Amino acid sequence: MLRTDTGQIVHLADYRPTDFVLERVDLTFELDPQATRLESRLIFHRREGVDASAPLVLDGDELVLTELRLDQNEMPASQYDLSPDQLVIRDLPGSEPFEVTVITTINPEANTQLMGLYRTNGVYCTQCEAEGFRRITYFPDRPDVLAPYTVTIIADKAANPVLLSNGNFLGGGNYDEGRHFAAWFDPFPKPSYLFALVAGDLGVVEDTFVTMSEREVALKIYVEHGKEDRAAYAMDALKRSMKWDEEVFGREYDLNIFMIVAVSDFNMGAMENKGLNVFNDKYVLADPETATDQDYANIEAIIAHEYFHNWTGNRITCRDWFQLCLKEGLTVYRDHEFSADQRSRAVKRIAEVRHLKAEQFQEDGGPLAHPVRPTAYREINNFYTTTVYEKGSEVTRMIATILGKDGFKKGMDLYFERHDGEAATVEDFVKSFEDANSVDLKQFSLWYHQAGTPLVTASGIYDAVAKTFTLSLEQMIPATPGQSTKQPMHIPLSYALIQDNGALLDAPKVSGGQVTADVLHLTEKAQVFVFENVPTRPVLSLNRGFSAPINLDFKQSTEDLVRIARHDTDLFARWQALTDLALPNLLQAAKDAREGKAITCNPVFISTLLEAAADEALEPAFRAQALALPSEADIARELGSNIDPDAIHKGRQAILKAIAESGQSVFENLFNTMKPEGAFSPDAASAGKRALRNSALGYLAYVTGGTERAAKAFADADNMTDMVQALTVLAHRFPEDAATAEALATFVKRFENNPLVLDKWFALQATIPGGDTLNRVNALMEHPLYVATNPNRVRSLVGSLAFANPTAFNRADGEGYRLLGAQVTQIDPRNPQLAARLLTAMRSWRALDASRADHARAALLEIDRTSKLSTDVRDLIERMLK
Ligand code: 0A1
Ligand code: ZN
Repeated sequence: MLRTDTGQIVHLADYRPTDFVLERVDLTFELDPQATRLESRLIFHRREGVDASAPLVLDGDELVLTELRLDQNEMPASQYDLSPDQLVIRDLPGSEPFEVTVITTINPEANTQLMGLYRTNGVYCTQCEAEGFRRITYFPDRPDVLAPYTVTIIADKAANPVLLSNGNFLGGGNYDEGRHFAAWFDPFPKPSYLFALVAGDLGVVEDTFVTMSEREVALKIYVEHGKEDRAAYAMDALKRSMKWDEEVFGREYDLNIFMIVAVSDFNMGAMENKGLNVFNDKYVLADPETATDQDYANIEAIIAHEYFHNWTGNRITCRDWFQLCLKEGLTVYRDHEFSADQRSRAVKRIAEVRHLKAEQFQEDGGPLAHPVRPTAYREINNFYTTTVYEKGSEVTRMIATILGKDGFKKGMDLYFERHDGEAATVEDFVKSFEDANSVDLKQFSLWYHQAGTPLVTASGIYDAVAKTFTLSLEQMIPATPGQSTKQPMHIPLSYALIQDNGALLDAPKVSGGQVTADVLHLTEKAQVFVFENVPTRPVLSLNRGFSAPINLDFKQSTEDLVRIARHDTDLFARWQALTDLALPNLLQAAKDAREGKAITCNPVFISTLLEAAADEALEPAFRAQALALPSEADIARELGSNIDPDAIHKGRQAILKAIAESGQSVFENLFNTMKPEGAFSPDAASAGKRALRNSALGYLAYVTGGTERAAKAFADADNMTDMVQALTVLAHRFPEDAATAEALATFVKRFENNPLVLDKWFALQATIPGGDTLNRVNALMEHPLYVATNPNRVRSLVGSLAFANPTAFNRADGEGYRLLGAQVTQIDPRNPQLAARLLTAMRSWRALDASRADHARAALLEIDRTSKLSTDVRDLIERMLK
């Protein structure tokens, strides 16, 4: 929100219900690009027990009031106090209902924040979560105020043939002066953040879905004209999501229409407005020529996520914004499970954990760390974080692990039964699981309240005489901002004991604490588990499937890790073991690179990795994940302090080269054989083959003929995945080569009219390793195709540089930080959310080496000195500099 004051801190402890209950909302919009008139009629009554003198307080943000009425009579100026961000009305009735009519005039065209009612490519569109509705009208804009809405939209018919809002369509028709209208009614009481309106000239793709109780639901996806063919996959994903939610969670859709609108200017991924989801078009549009396999997977996941919100978020919403994880953590868990069922569960889990560690562990270890359920915020927009979303999902997953599949289902069913139609809290959620299973989750709940990634230290001793294996575990939760001391948590650790012959020891007898199925429950600060009747020294595989989101310090020998990598029945654990084999090599390589020493790599690690890469019994997508070594950011996180990104890059490159040289024949074979047969299909198996083949192409760039092979792969590519991968290999490995310049030129010429593909072109250049890329990025900002007002384009260039290019962004002279700082202060007045998001790229600046940290601090202080910062940027800057 663009308030140039400092923003008040909101505390959970101050929560209290509103004094007035909102019964009904009736909105009439007369759309105009610069002067939209909104007449809002609100029926309220005073809540029982509330003092008769208490005024009605409505929120606003940069609003212009045109008229105000009470029960249809103009309100005397003496009855209310008005400011752009608040309307306070006094002398209201005691207990009987009354009607307040608020008429505001808004300028959608001037709304560059993309919050409230705005325009995108000539289309009217809204975004109201979290506090955007107050930019449309004065309103009790908080999630615990729920009401049914009637919405009438009046607009010029030629320019806006499509008029949409939430709920079911009531009717429409012609109006005066070439205008027409449409009326919508949403019978499900909802908070204002779920309101949506869309109007414009859009194409539509239609289908239907028959629900489990045999009701037919109309499905409509609206896109810009000419893009209809690219909505087919999204429609397919939507129908699969609807079916899955019925089968797995017993949740049926409730309106007679479900609509999705794809827009090209959007601050986030998508928004779950009731019956009318609005999407960043990046997460709707796909065809083989323009979308990568990753794009298809993202579309499937986000379509599902927004659809699942209909129950977890909309039917049951949040009491206040502190409860954000109630809808987001749970809904991410649901979309993760959906994707796991649609694709390969193990590969999906590996991708999730990679993302969790890269983003959430980083956030949790720095100045922006906060609990999954925070207790204070200054700007709610800054709490749509990976902690609330991804760690929130992990907490839900742990509940499922602890209670088992049936226990989890019982708890979810009770939650839906108890809280449907309500605005609930995290406590309500947890209580449903407790009551449905007769368990106490008090200690477990600390996961919601204590920030920081727990560190679990493990060590095991085998006693050959007693035939026992003794496992000592200890947990430590690091201090985080505002939380210096922590309580021990309930950490569910899935485990297996692997014997000499590779077989898993079946149901060993264990003592020392609670053990369920294959899960050890660590609940004390330190705890010792003893396994009996263990015939030979076992290898312990711990935290299988990443059952708890922790860091694990468990010193295992190369031989033990190789045993897990070869034999565990949990594919995730096999991947984890390969990663654990890789890491010490990468860490040592970074150290050696820094000291100018020769870099070596453990041959056992290389041979185990290549064995997995060539193992035809393993699915190709898994093998591709194994070959994607820990990233430079992963290595930096492991190092934790005094980070030199150049040394990390140099060391990692040397390891990649060593693997490529040893495995040349394996990679050549994979490159030649892993081509899916037949016409392009985005299914998981075909995508896995492409991923493995492209991974081989990446390694082959380190041996002779790399440029030619990549250039040929680029020329031969018949889908966007292969094309982008080949182009990335060329640009990242051979940036100065003529073949690269030619391929980049061919690509941009071919796709100059496709914004989403152009985003890829900008992004892959912004991620070319090395300091010179800053010059390239500066030049690209001047490129005629660069659009500084489009969030996707800005993220593809500036965001990719800051988040995904450690060597360029952290250039030793500090120029990368200055570039980002200049962008943040330039974007902030126009779009604070976008500016704030970009700024979080600097959240780990204190972990850098002293010289870089000095440059980073200077860049942050420079932003801090800017006189008119939004609350969003101000809040982040202050937390990062604290
Ligand atoms: N609830 C959405 C995320 C979202 C939040 C804020 C927004 O404002 C710009 C937009 C979207 C989700 O979880 O998908
Ligand atoms: Zn969500």
